[in-house]
Amino acid sequence: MTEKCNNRRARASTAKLCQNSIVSDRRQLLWGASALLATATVPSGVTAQSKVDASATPAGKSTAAAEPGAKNQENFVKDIRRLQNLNATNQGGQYWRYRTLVTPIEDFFIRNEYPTPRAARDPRVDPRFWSLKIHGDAVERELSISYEDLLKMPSRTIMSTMECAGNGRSLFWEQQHMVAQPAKVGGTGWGLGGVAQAEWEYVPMSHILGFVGLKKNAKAALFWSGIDGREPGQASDTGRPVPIEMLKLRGDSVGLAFRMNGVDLPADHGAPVRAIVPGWCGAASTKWLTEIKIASHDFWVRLNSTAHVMIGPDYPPPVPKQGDEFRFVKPDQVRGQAVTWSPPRSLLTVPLVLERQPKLPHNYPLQAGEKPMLRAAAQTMRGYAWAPQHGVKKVEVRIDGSAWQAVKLIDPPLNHYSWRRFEFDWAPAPGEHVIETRTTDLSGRQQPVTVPFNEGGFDFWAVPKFAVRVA
Ligand SMILES: Nc1nc2c(c(=O)[nH]1)N[C@H]1C(S)=C(S)[C@@H](COP(=O)(O)O)O[C@H]1N2
Ligand SMILES: [Mo]
Repeated sequence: MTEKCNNRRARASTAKLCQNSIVSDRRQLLWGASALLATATVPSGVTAQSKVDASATPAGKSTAAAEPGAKNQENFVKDIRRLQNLNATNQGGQYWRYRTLVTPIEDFFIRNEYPTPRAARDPRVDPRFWSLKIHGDAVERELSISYEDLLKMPSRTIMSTMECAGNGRSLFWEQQHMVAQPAKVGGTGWGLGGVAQAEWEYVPMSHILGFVGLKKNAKAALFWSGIDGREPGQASDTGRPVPIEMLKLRGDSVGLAFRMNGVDLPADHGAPVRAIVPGWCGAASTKWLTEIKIASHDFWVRLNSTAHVMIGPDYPPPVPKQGDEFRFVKPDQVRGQAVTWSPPRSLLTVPLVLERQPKLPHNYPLQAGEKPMLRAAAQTMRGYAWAPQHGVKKVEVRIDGSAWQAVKLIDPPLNHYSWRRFEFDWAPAPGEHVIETRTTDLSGRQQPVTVPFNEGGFDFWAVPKFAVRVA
């Protein structure tokens, strides 16, 4: 029985046979009313592959330590079995399992350009040897600080989402069918797992700027790592600038983070110190930070010229000026507008149906085109809404195209950077249904029905559609 029922392709044709199998029970529990109870006991994955991995871990034993077994584990430090294996350096969050306001570190997505650098191989990320250089023609005093120095500085904590601008890219394919020229979106298919929330402890940039003394001519600040690359010790192209105006406005909330959810910043998330730019696309939050250059000119790097930029007819590229600084890119490579604030978004804790996606994640719990199953019974549906620029005002849902209905926000508005959980009760009839979710922020900005094309598929913030099958 198990053999047949574990085989997904077989299961479709032998649905009756498998109705009472462990697999289908577990799947119903996963996305149904009892999900809260189920997550405590069900192993981390639901695919055949991860079930094998999970069974290697005795019940009740912590899975925090990295163990071999998961594909691409060698490129990360933390155990990636609770994540979606998108490719060698990108691991998405399993948003359908999210329950808490603060995302546990083991469930927090990792978005890397290159494998995670480790202190054992590269002293530049060892807290004992780490140093941060702050310099440039727009500061009064250069400064070099050690990890110990940083820990002595005044710090704060902030609850904030971290979102990759590529989050939701899959929906350009699934909902807007942008799979072929002339509107072909490329990149990593995050589904909606490129967002999570942590409580970050950081030294505010206002403090740092006070220390170095900002000159009047200051224009931009480059947060630079240059560490993660192909070989330890080899200079690399990782980092991204921010306008100085933004730092002046938000100097208390932008900063140098050294702790995440109360523990030292984990290696995969930028240890020992990363920049944190709450509310902006994650690319601005440079991990493994080693340099801040504050200058009277603009900076052009990969992450604001060819990557993490909006490229398309609706987004004319900026024109670099004389005297601007280029690192690892040339002036003619400035192709689009840098992504900044994350727009209002929402998600339901149900996995998206993926059928047009070029490549399914290695361990996605659904086959291509397969719809998640819910029980035909009264249940509480859950989701998350975020609108970090201004804060969430309201969330509405619409079922099968009926009228939009406001739903209950569970969390108080901590600050505009924090997401808020919502829930609503639903007693669905058997059959197929589509649930849509929509956030409106405090400035009145509301998730639209569609968003314009951009080549890299950034900032998909249109209303997401969650198709489910109820039986
Ligand atoms: N040095 C460095 N910093 C980086 C990256 C990187 O590859 N290298 N990725 C950026 C991107 S695009 C995102 S979305 C966030 C992701 O942070 P996380 O991996 O902690 O979730 O880190 C940013 N900082
Ligand atoms: Mo990103």
